[in-house]
Amino acid sequence: MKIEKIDLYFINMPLVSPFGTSFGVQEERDALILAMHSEGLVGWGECVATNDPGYSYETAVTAWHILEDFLIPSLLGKELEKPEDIQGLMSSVRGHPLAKATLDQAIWDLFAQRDGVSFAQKLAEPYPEGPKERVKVGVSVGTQSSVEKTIEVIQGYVDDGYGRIKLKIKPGHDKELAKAARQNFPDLPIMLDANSAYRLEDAPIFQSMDDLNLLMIEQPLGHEDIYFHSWLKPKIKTPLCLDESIVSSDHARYAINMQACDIINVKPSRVGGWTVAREIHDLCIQNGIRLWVGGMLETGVGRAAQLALASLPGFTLPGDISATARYYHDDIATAFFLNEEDSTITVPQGVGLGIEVDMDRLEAVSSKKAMYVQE
Ligand code: OSB
Ligand code: MG
Repeated sequence: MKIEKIDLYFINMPLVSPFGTSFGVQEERDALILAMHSEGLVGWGECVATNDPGYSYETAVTAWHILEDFLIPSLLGKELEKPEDIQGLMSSVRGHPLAKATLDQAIWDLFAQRDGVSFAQKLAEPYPEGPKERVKVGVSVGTQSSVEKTIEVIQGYVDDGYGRIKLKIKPGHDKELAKAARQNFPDLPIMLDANSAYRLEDAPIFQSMDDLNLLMIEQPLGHEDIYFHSWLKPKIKTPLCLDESIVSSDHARYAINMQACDIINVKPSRVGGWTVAREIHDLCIQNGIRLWVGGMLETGVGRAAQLALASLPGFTLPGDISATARYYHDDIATAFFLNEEDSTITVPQGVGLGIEVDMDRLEAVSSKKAMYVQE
């Protein structure tokens, strides 16, 4: 397929409720939406880089710059035989995985459409069992003003039908919170996400939570660290999951070889797209590392592609892929709903991403728009 034309939108959408983490509180979300044109088809991508460089060094503004000035010019007019080919064409840019993943998502969508299959089916081609039809999901609960308030928020999501809860923690807001959550919800799968807020010296805090039967603790130590996670892991009983530290398949290899984790949260955006996410999936299956798909408060455009990834056989733990209502009142694409009886979301079955982008809504939330064609 030849990449003929690309449209880029800079969007901003208010979140249903503020999302607090160890690095700040987010009330609205900047993002980029990309439309890639080829053979009369349109492939969609979402760039999850946002307002500030808290989780990743990339922001929506840096991603726009890298896309406009480097990645898009190196792709326009190029002929690709398969979606994987885009990785080589983007290799002259170091880093910036969130910018790269935007294009990677769009090219996978285009090839799936060309072949008349869903994004999930296209991605699952190497696996005889094919993609799952529904994927297990949970909800990520941001930091709240008090423990009581957190318990209330958890209760709300449990009432909605969510079967797995993730709590954001930070120093001073950890043990007491986890204990209260466990007391109030004795049988609920509960996990914690520290977003890199601790140091190895804090091991006793995690040891004190050993008896809470937590599903896992996600990224307790530095965002670039793998080494000290390998020291922390044998000191604690709770399974250790890495998020921020795994930015490529090589990093997954480092973590596996150093025995730094039991579980990896795979965000396709963080690793530069779906091709690399699938490589990490295969590597982890071979090495007994459990997997789930993480989230970045995606709109429906990104969520459809998250669901497709989560449909691969190795993703056995519930993902951070919640229903649209948990994020946005009025999304730019088809809404997703929770199947309450088993805390799953149905993977779109239509061709490509299997969603409808609401162009009026997209224009309405865009502050900037650009169109790129080969000169
Ligand atoms: O660390 O997993 C994270 C959201 C933004 C940035 C980082 C993270 C998150 C979440 C939300 O936990 C997951 C979701 O999209 O529901
Ligand atoms: Mg995380």
